[in-house]
Amino acid sequence: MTSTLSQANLQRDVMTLTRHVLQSFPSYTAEAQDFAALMGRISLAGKMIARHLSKAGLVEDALGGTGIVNVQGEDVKQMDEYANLAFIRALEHSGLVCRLVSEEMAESAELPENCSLGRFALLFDPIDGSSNIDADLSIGSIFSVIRAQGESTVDDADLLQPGAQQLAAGYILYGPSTQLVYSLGKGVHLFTLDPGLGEFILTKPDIQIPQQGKTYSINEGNYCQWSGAMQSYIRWVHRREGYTARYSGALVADVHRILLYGGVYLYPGTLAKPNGKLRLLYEASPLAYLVEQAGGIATNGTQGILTIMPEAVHQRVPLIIGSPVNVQEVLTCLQEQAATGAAC
Ligand code: FDP
Repeated sequence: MTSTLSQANLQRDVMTLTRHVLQSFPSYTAEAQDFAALMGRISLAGKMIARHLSKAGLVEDALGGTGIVNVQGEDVKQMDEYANLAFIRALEHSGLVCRLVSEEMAESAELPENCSLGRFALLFDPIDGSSNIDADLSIGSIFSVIRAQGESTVDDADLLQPGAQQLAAGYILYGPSTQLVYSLGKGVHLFTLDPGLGEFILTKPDIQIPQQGKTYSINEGNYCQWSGAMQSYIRWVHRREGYTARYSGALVADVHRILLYGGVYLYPGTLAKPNGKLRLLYEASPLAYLVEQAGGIATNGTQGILTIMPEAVHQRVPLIIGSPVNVQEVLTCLQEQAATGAAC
């Protein structure tokens, strides 16, 4: 007789990503099938990237740089290039996505065969946390799905939509296991890749971010480059008991920790780069969508990330994201300093 534990495992193993997406719609509509197919393609890219990463060091083209500098002025790693292509190849004949915007491409890529009106556009960061790759540390891919509204596929104006208009968002975390976190605006759900099955299996449904946590996550090496208000917030954190610093150098990994344990992640502007480092459309916005779905807050310090009207596809934005109590502490400190000039 099959044990109760085996039965529970069998039950768990059939809750695949595709089934979960289909079940989140009231019936088996064309929209439900489109989203299930789209998530299937995105997860395929994730599996290809995870497989390639698992052989890093053994194959020639996983570690090290390409010698190319991308549109962001950053060195392109071999894995950046591989992952970017993995997304393109996984999506190009899907019939679902007609535009692709990525950190690695100066211009959006058009997939004309898919471009009937109302098709999706995918905005993505193929490898987030590139500096971690060669040290075999956690990295991620981030994605955002919007509806391409215009008929023109030449200009990107119709892709400049506030994050609140995202249809879906998520990330894939390549850590000790490969995990995919996504939302279609109906809660935030975590799947773990079962390498034997080759499927992402639901392991944490309906994630709620803790109201508050003890982690603050920021690159303190930039301290002297921040505004006085941001410096005063960090000094306030240092004086408080209970806060602990965690910073991995990969946004996905740091925000994932905060989504599960609570706390706050910050990448503020600096004197030289007032808009910080992170990109609005394919880093801050999708993560803001997930964190807010889970009950958290994401802001640039003065405005909610999801309400910002983008002006360019590669624009950067300061990011403060996490548990409501922790983010509110940052905002209170920034506001007090702005109003009175006094440190918090
Ligand atoms: P990276 O450039 O290595 O891809 O996306 C930007 C990002 O990584 C984030 O993942 C990461 O949190 C941040 O930059 C790290 O930047 P710093 O080295 O300036 O802290």
